[in-house]
Amino acid sequence: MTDLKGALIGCGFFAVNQMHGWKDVKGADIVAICDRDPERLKIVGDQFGIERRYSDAAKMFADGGFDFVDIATTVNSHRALVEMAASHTVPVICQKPFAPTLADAKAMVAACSAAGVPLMIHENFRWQTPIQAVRKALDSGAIGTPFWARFSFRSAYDVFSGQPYLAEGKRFIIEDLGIHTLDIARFILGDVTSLSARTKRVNPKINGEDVATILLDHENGATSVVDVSYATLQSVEPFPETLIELDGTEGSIRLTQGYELQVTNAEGTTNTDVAPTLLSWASRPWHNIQESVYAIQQHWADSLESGKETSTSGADNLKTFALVEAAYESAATKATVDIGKLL
Ligand code: NAD
Ligand code: 89V
Repeated sequence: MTDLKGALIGCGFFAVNQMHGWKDVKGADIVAICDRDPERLKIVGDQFGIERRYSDAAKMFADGGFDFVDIATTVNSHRALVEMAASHTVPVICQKPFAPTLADAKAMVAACSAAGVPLMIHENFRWQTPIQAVRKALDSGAIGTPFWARFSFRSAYDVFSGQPYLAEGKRFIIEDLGIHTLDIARFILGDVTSLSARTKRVNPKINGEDVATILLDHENGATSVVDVSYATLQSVEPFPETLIELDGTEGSIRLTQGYELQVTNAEGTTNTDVAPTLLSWASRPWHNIQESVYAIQQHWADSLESGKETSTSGADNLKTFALVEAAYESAATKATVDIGKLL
């Protein structure tokens, strides 16, 4: 098969992982990059040997010569860039969080649908090896029908040094990190009908909330708790592991710190090491996230080639993004929010 040609917009902190990922992906290559910051453009262009460099996305689209675009900018630019891709009928990947508001996200899905171009949100956490292992164990039937789960990410890791903008916004942990955890909850237990949430800001140096506890009702009748914190100092720092407790009618699954999967049922308990692979360009503790970047990008290349919808398409990710909006609404009003009303 001929390699798909891609263009990447936004050469910042996280895009370096995406560029490494594209080098490993079979069937796709990055041929052009864009950043309005000349320093970032030079650093990434030189590191990955990309000749075609742009400071203006509109100019890059006008020149064309690529089959898809990968948007790795921060949230406020997502809508304009996705709509620009749609207007040039270029298939598009957009980093999470989808958009500043659900209304923007819906408009982006509508624009891509009207143009007939695939839109995938780079929601990579469900592609992590340990998360895929939990889903596989559940699908095997080993614990019967799931009725309860906890999806937990509690850390004191300094995310602000690499991503200083995270300290600035009025919204923080639900929009940036909880969005991944909520997506994992959907991936494991299916869509959500209603939720309620409570938030706190513990770190006085940031503007947004750094702790959130969210109670979810799933369509299949299961209940889950998503709890996230960047204010939790522990003896061994778990960043960036999502820990899972999942109870079913015939047994239970536990994904514990250190990437161990424990499946218990009437036959006993099996323990499996589900640690992510340390890719050649990856570094601990980020390797879990880095491997999932490669995995979701390979999924994009395969899906574009076969014409199949991606796992985290724009339409699918609206259902995750609605949970983010609902969590902020519930935390503000203390009411339970009906998700169907938002979609
Ligand atoms: P960053 O600020 O380091 O990089 C963003 C880059 O985009 C900057 O270099 C900026 O100059 C450029 N840019 C912004 N608007 C532009 C425009 N209109 N045209 C051209 N260039 C533009 O941010 P980051 O930390 O790399 O985060 C980028 C995105 O990745 C965010 O949405 C963030 O939430 C997401 N992210 C995802 C993960 C994950 O695991 N999926 C991890 C970290 C960050
Ligand atoms: O994945 C993310 O969006 C990152 C991090 C894991 C550090 O919160 O911002």
